[in-house]
Amino acid sequence: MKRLNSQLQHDGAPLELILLIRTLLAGCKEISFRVSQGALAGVLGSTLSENVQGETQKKLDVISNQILKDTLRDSGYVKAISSEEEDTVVPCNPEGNYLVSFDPLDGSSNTEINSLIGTIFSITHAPQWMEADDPSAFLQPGTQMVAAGYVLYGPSTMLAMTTGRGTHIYTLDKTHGGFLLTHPNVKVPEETKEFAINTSNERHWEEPVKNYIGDLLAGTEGPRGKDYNMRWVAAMVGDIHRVLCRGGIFMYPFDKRNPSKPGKLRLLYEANPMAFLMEQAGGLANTGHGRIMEVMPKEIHQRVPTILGSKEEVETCLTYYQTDK
Ligand code: AFP
Repeated sequence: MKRLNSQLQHDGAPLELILLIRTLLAGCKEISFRVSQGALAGVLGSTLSENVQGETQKKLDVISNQILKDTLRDSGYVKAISSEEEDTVVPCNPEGNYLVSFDPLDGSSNTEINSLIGTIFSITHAPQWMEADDPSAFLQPGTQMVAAGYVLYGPSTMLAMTTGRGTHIYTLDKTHGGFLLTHPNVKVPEETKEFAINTSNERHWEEPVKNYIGDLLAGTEGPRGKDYNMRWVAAMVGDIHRVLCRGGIFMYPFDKRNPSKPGKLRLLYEANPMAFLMEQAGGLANTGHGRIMEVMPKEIHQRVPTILGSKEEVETCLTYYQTDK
């Protein structure tokens, strides 16, 4: 089976980017080990602190963030990082050529129940003009990403990654510590009968979403003429992995509860990297009002509504926004 290095070379990734990705993944392998130790290593449960977004941090959020921060800072390739768990950007090497954004442990509430969690990341070039501690350098649309992916800590530790030449999925071979290419060039089926949305939020949704999900729930008797199934992992990384593997639509839409938070998911750490993976696998990624990867970020922790998945299903969903039917 092909190794990660050869696939990255085959896809034309520059050497420095390959070295950076390998460094980042070394950190993820350490997270994978810590996660697998669970209660034995005393890493489960919450800390007494909150992140900048007011969310209680799990011990594994803090540990994973520290591992990635230390690994990337020491690498020399990175000018600055932005993390879901950091208040502002973390300056690294002023001469570094890349910026890295990450959610160190997506779905961390799943740690308590030994369910799916993962690390999500994206990489862009560092603009030459920027100072290493300047957050504005991160305010680039997703179209500027040179690589993005996630590492899923599940029954197997898996990596999904793109450098803009298709989406490839690798499995960590723990016997020698390398990621092996197990699912080359994945293609998301264009049609689906599976959706993922937290329906407990229905009363807070806008009309297009209520109407669309209503039609899916109506099944064979409704306008869609087929029965749909629903799945919800409560970790975007798990839901998106399922969609990449067998199709589906994943939504975390705009929510009327708090207009200052248009959706729950973060643009830089969650929506953009997943959008890049999805588009490279033939799927779509939209806010309901435009392509996610074209959203111009205004601040590093910005949230955005997300609709990702099978091409035809996402297109159908978007017609509800156009006509507000
Ligand atoms: P946590 O990392 O705080 O567990 O949040 C995970 C997440 O941001 C995303 O991965 C999930 O899709 C979403 O939240 C789940 O949110 P619900 O609380 O609505 O299930």
